[in-house]
Amino acid sequence: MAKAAAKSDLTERLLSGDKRALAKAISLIENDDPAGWELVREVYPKTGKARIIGLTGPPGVGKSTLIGALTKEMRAADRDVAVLSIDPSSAFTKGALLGDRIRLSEHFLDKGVFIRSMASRGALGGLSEATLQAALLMDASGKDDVFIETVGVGQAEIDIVDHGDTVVLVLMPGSGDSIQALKAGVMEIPDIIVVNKSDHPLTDTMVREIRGVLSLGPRVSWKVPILRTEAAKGEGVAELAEKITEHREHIESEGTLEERRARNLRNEVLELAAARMRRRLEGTIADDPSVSELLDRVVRRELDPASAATELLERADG
Ligand SMILES: Nc1nc2c(ncn2[C@@H]2O[C@H](COP(=O)(O)OP(=O)(O)OP(=O)(O)O)[C@@H](O)[C@H]2O)c(=O)[nH]1
Ligand SMILES: [Mg+2]
Repeated sequence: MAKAAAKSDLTERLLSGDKRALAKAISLIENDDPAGWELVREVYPKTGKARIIGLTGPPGVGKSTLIGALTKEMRAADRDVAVLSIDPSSAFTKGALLGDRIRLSEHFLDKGVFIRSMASRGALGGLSEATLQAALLMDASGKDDVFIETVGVGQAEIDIVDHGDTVVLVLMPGSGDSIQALKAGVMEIPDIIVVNKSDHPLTDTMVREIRGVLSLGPRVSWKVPILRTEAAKGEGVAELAEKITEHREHIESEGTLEERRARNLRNEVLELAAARMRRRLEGTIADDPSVSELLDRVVRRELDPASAATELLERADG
């Protein structure tokens, strides 16, 4: 009874936009506490209003600085902002978080801004699920814009930003690996590309290269803009904020926002189910000595992997 009351109190406070309640709720998710999942279940019908904006790109290109500058723009337009930084490289977590604290420091005392970092460990279904749950909580707490920052040039981080309504790829002169990843199709084409640190002499070359890669892609109704910014000075940031709004309006009017969200949510359900299934299978392996025996038979080449998988699934079902 007392516990139920405490829970609904947290829900109420979260829905009313209380920052501490939001922080507490995200910690529950991060610690894989069932109360966190329960909370998301309760507030889910109230979500879907915020703009979810993913920013991704190689380390050190200026993503956090850019988000800090964008936050300033959004606050000037009287929008409430949440920032979620995902840090998959836990080894560097401390330094990166400290850096972000400095870069976003001017917003820490602002009631309309909520900033949170998340490390990659724990959480059912892994980081990308925890990220989505946290974004849902931010959305439910009444934020107008939710920025999700992920580091990288590869696949995993794109999975995360996939949850975004608008995906911004941030590069800087010299981010050649990302161009290669785009060219090779390893990385999905983002909605907006930013070349930050545009005071660098190689900026024009970089923009040309990106344009070249984009021209190879299919022609679609949204032409991916390539913007130049100098986040540290706030230059080009207003234009970026404008493009984000434009993109949002575009996908809303084309109906692709609904499509995109439907696709993301379907994937989400499948990923969660798959993660739970995997846990269950691993549990079977741990609990049932005959399953380890089954795996040993594969190692001894008495049983092929596919047949063993069939048997394993049968046992987990039974
Ligand atoms: N010269 C220059 N430096 C910048 C600019 N924007 C950011 N920086 C600097 O680049 C460094 C990295 O900036 P961050 O915003 O932390 O970059 P990040 O992409 O968030 O970095 P990670 O999260 O560690 O991947 C900082 O020292 C910034 O001050 C810019 O436009 N020009
Ligand atoms: Mg950062």
